[in-house]
Amino acid sequence: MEKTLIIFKPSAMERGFVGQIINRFQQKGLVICGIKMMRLSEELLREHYAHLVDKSFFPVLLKSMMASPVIVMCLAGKDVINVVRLMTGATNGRDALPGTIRGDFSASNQENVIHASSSPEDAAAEIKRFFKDEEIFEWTPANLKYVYSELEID
Ligand code: IDP
Ligand code: MG
Repeated sequence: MEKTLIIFKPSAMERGFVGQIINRFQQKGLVICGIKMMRLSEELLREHYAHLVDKSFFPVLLKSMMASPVIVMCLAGKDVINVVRLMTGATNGRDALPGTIRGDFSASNQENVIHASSSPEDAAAEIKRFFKDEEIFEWTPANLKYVYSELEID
């Protein structure tokens, strides 16, 4: 199954929303295949946010992402990259629709509680960036046949 990378940003860690957000993903039927806590280094963040390093807000973003430890998580599911982006909502929490994670937990265009991979190429690179191969678990929960029809499971 497809995989994606989530980061519980310091805004989720400090405000105590990790459990509620994980609950949403599990309720959707997504499978946790890797999870750990870490501190993000400036070097790793410059790679992860390479598309933003020239933006005027980048130093503030860097400081914000290093303000506390974060939790990184790999989720698996059918079309999971798109499903998780839809559940995450727009970048700016003030534009994100109610019912989305950012719509319900964020009021900021920076302090928006989670990162979620935005394309198959990004997801593959990000999972490699944050996890060693042996930290990713390939497993199939017994109830997956009640999450998807047999025609939907590869
Ligand atoms: P995404 O997280 O929705 O994929 P990106 O454009 O990839 O959005 O930006 C990565 C992160 O950089 C955002 O989640 C947010 O924390 C921060 N960011 C993006 N645009 C702005 C901005 O205009 N001001 C402050 N922070 C921003
Ligand atoms: Mg992005």
